[in-house]
Amino acid sequence: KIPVQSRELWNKHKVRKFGTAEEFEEKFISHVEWTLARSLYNCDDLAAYQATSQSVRDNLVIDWNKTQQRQTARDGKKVYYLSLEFLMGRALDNALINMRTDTSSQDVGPTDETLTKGNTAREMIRNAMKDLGFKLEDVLEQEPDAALGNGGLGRLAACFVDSLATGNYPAWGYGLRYQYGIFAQKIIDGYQVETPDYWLNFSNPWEIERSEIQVPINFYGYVHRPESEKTTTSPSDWIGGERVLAMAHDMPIPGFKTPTVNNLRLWSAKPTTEFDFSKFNNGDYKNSVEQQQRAESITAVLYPNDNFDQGKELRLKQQYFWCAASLHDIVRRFKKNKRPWSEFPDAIAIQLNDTHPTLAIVELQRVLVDLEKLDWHKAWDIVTKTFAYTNHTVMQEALEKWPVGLLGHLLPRHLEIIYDINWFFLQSVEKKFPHDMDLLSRVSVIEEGSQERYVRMAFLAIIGSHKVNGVAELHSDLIKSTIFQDFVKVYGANKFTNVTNGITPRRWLKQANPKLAELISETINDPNDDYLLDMSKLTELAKYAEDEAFQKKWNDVKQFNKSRLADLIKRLNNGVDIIDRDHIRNTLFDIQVKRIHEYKRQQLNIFGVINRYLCMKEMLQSGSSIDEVAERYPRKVSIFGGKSAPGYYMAKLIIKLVNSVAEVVNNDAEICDLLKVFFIPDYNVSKAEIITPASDLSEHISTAGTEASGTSNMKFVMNGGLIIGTVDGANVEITREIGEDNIFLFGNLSENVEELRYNHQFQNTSLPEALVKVLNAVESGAFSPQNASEFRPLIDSIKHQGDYYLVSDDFDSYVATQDLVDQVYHKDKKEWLKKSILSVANVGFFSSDRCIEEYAETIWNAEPVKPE
Ligand code: NBX
Repeated sequence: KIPVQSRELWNKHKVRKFGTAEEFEEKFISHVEWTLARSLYNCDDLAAYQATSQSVRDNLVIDWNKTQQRQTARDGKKVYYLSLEFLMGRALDNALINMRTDTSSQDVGPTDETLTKGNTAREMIRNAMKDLGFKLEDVLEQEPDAALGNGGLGRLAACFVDSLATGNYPAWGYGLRYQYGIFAQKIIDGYQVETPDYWLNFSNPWEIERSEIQVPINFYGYVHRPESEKTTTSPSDWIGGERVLAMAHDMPIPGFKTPTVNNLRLWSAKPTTEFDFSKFNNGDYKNSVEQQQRAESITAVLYPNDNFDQGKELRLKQQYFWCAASLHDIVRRFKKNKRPWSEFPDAIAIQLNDTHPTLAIVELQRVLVDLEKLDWHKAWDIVTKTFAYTNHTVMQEALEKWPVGLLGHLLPRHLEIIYDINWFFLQSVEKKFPHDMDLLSRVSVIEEGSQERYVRMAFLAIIGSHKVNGVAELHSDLIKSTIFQDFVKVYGANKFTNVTNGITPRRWLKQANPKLAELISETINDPNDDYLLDMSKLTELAKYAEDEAFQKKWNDVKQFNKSRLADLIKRLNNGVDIIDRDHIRNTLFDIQVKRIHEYKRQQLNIFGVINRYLCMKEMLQSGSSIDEVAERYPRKVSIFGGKSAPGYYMAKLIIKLVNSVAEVVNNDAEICDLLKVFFIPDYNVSKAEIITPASDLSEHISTAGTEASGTSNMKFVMNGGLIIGTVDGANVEITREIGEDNIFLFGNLSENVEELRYNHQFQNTSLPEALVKVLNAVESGAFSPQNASEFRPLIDSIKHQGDYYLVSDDFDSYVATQDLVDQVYHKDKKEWLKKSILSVANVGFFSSDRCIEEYAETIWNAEPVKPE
């Protein structure tokens, strides 16, 4: 503690934010010299990125400290978002956009007064950078993506921390600081090849290493119960066998137009300083050092599966390591206030992003019973009031379950606690539904039956939470009627709720699409971009939906963004331009970018492309002119992108098929560039920021009932792209919000899926004629002349293995809907633009700010802590 008489001195030398271009320049240069030990003579774009980031970070840290002080003083309920993935992407541009430009606060920093009129902090820095000899865009490009996630689930967490800060909620994210994020994808001879993503290569200016915060974490070992304590529900000692340290790294999360800067705390594993002296004395020094180094492997790498549970021991270790460290941190902070334990749930809400952090439930129970000596039931009451669980999938193969043996070996005391939780739960079920043995075995946390017994993490998460939510209406209904049906019976329907996903408009509109953002703010007369905080303001745009002058401006923005993407594609295609720039305005950009998965049905898309190509060729063969072909099949670029899990054979084959089709179609002179296909390698957040604004049409075509929500659908709509999609996930609510005239829906509904699958299995179903032609072409080796059978598994899964994803059932409807898309796009541009404008006008519901408000009100009971 600093003595009171010293405080004056501290205040005299109080750190100040830069507020003007000149102050920024001074900071920048001092970071070049002092932080980077570089100079005027060797400052390249990378150094400029680092010095700029350090400078901006300095401003953020001042607000970060104040935010933490304010939130502690105000003592409102704190929210902790536990997610094993935060797919943040780049931080610098986002920080510049969020940098405050209001005059309302006395804090020093860029304000309306220090900025020239109509200028933002970002513009100020752009100009300063120019004066210093750099181009902001080039400098921004130097930042590697923080790619600590797989897909939608991880990106959702990133949008949520943005909205939590923007909404001034006292909220922290907790995750892992993987040394390697999701792998970088290379395409070699059409195949996906994974290479390591060593994102920390050039150090990370956005993280603050908290070497003073180190939490010891134990694994393995055994349980010791004092003689006097007879049962497993009484306090027990867990004597851990292996110990590692969790060290905190903090990332500041700035809100938009607010001085609130929240914290994202990521843990990394370090060896303890304890040394195995028995080995050392035996002369086995090397081995002893190696043991210590093993610790670091816990946070070495992100598991690259999405929607699939691989069940590896190291993954369970990651989960416990992270849950234990986070809970220890949360409990430590709570204990400082000396409030009674019973008030824990009034002070703290913990949200579980999927079942990955379910062990946090068990760990809190252990802390309360074993360490704090609370009575089991009192402890359990606290636990269940604290936690809430978000489910992101109904697919069996994605639901986590851990072999009892594995869990008990790694975490012996936790397994005991899980058994006891289950025991009390089953007793309560038995009381309510006496003698229903089937029900008991169906809802048991322990899955029996096969040789192995498993712990069902979703069930444990439900039992340990006070609320369970799905991520879109259809999905939230589905979990109640399928995988969690029995729990609705046990707890009643009120425990289950819906919070439809959303995305942050700061990154996905303002940052990704500056031209559209500018047109919007000018059109709705909102020069300070307040619509980014209140998206209902966008409805103003509807007035102009049919205004020709406005439509032209709207279209010009789209064309600009399409050129930007065409440039990227050219660069990724080794400088070869496949997109005819003279016709770009009349070329429909049809995009499907997301993880590659059979349920997301990239195979349906590429079969559709093949069908189009075959039809074009057929027309030419039967004597039609190229103009006639162009009339029927107007210009289109079909763009794919996304990573496959490294071990997912079928997904990798789909990638190869797309690339093989591209090879044939793009080089077929006969079709005169009317159709192009391109697979964008290494799809990630920063590429998404270029791709999303450029779509005319994007594809969200999962088998009905399989995509929990989808969030890229929202991103595309927010950028004025139209959607072709199935009646699945959030497509349903998108349709409701923007109007059914403004979306191209097709295909079977989720309520018919079961019957259709049954028919494939037990009835003789025939394939649609067009699909047969497509499959025959693929089978004949039209796209793999060297190896005609290369794509057999994709064909077999439809023809001979029950077509689980119902490609054949939706094919004709998909093709017909694509025809309709062509019609509107090429024959009625005005109508198309009207749909596009109306979509953006009504997309407001999908701001993640709305999600956070719903979570705060209906699940967390938390309120914002507004800065004065
Ligand atoms: O979560 C995704 C869903 O598939 C999307 O429909 C949804 O919009 C999104 C956000 O709610 N799920 C997802 O991305 N899951 C994973 O990435 C995942 C990763 C590891 C794992 C299981 C799932 N073990």
